Formats: sequence, C-alpha cells, structure tokens
Amino acid sequence: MDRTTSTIPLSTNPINGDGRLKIALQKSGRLSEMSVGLLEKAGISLTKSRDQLFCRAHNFPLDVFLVRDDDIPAFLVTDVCQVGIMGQNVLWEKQALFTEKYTTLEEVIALGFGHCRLSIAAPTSFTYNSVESLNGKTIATSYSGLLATYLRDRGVEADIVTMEGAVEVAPRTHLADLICDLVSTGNTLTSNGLQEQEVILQSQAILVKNSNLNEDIQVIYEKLLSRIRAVLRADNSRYIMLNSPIAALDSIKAVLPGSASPTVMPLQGREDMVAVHAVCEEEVFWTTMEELQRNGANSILVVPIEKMLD
Ligand code: PRT
Ligand code: ZN
Repeated sequence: MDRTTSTIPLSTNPINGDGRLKIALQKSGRLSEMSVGLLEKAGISLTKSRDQLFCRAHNFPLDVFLVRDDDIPAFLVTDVCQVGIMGQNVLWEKQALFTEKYTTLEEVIALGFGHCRLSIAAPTSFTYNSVESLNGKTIATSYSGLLATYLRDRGVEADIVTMEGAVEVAPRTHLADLICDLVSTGNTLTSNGLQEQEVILQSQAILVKNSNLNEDIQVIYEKLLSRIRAVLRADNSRYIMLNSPIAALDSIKAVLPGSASPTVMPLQGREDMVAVHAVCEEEVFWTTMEELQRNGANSILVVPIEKMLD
C-alpha cells in the first residue's frame, strides 16, 4: 500500500516510515523477562543490551521499545509502536480513566503469565460484611479508574485516594481505611495486616495492538502473531510416547489428555504390543501417567515440545 494513503498520520511520526513493526515491552519489572523471552522463543533475536530504550531484531522486521508498563498504551495510541505487551489491568485502567482515548487498542491474545487480581483489602480489625461496608470509607489505590467504576456500578459512595505505590501502607499511616491493589500470592497483604475482601478483576499479560495498522505492517504483525500462537501452543503441549497392549489400546487412548488422534505404530518382535505417540494439548500429570500404567501402558515418556506449527 502507498504509505501516503494510510489512515495513520505517518508524516507526524518518522519512526513509522521504515516498514518495521514496533513493539513496546516493559523495560524492567514483572513482565520484562517473560515478554522478551516470548519473542526469543518465537525465534526473534534481539540485541542483548536491556538498558537502552530501543532494540532491533536481527532476523525479523521488528523493533522493540523498552518502557515503563504504564506508558505502553500511550506508545500504541500515538502509533510510536503498533503492538505491546502489558497487564490487562494496565489497559483496562487507562480505558476506565480515559474513555475516548484508548478505543483503538485491541486485546489480541492472553499470554499466560503475569497473573494477578485487583482486590479490595481491609485491615483485619475492620468489620467487613459486603461492598456496602465501603460506604463513607476512604480507599487508597493506584487503580482509581477501575475502582471508581466498580463502586459506581454497585451504588457505593467512597472516597478514593490515588497513590503511585506502597498502597499497602495506607491504612497503617491513616491515609485510608482500605486499599485496592494488585495481589498475586497475597503475602504483601498478610504481612501488612490486610485481608482480601473483594476481587475486582483477574488479570494477566496480553498482546495488545493498535487497530490502525497499515497493510505492510499488518503482514509483519500477522507473522509475529502466528509465531506467538505457536509458542503458546507448544508451551502448553507435551509429546507423550508409550507402549500399549493392543487389547488395552482403546482404554489407553481414552486416558490420554487433550489428544484427538494418536499415532499407533507396530513394535518390532511384539505381536501383542504397539507404540503410541500423541501430542497432548495440556499438562500431563503424574496421576495421568499412573492411570495409563494401570491400563497396561509401559515405557511412558513425556517430553516438552519446542516448536509447533500446523
Ligand atoms: O516500572 P514499571 O512502571 O514498568 O513497573 P511497575 O512497578 O508499575 O509494575 P510491576 O513490574 O510491578 O508489574 C507489572 C505488571 O505485572 C502489572 O501491571 C501486573 O499486570 C503484573 N503483576 C502480576 C503484578 C503482580 N503480579 C503483583 N503482585 N503487579 C504488581 N504486583 C504487586 C502488587 O502491586 C503488590 O505490591 O506485588 C504486590 C503484591 O504481590 P503478592 O505476591 O505479595 O500478592
Ligand atoms: Zn508501572
């Protein structure tokens, strides 16, 4: 496509002129390693230096911007980058705060890491019965947009104190009665004498794209997405190999998890046994292996899959 006919105002942003897809990742924090690792697993090799804002892929038309996670939505809407990896919590908070501004951002795929939840927590001494207990109280949070929406939807009137960090200390310092913050293990809440009362949302890392991609960037994006999907599928799949008595084949096939059509091959010198190989698109637990064994299978091997493409 002729770039001058693109709906993207390329003239205001020379970075877009070079025909390379730009992705924004968190520079340093909980999502950084997994985000860069995902690209590496997708066969994209990046310059190792992480303290720079910008990395170039050597073997794929992709440039990586390493920024603060809260800035990623802005990098996308301004079209400095066309895709990004961020927590759903970050995208949804921006969309809750600025209803018009982030409408062109699309959640493409959940990436299976960075799991957490946004919860309201109260000091253990606080008598909490239901959301109504929040009426007239003060709640400290870094997620004022999502919290305000949650309270409004439930007809609760509470004051929100916005804090950038260390939200969990707010009740102890009498800045607020309760907090609303991200929780993963719950250890931070416990060690600050707080108890989780309401889960506002569940979140994980997602790939987000700007909907206004021009045609050449769209082609690169689709190639990247296909590789990411393949990595996620391979990560979630196992290759299982076992020997099965022919008489037990049906019951063994029935136990194999998430495998539609296993390959069955003869075993040399054994009239009564066959080899069974299958891709299982889910975790293979010890209990499953034990059940296969109980059904007559032996020499059971479960191995990870490195790459997978249909
Ligand atoms: O510097 P930058 O702005 O980029 O990073 P940041 O400090 O804002 O974010 P960071 O790296 O802490 O988190 C990045 C993303 O990771 C978040 O937006 C979430 O999507 C996701 N994530 C997953 C979490 C957590 N788990 C998490 N536990 N983000 C923050 N926390 C914090 C939480 O705020 C609380 O302080 O960890 C503490 C609670 O953890 P537990 O395990 O004690 O419950
Ligand atoms: Zn941040």
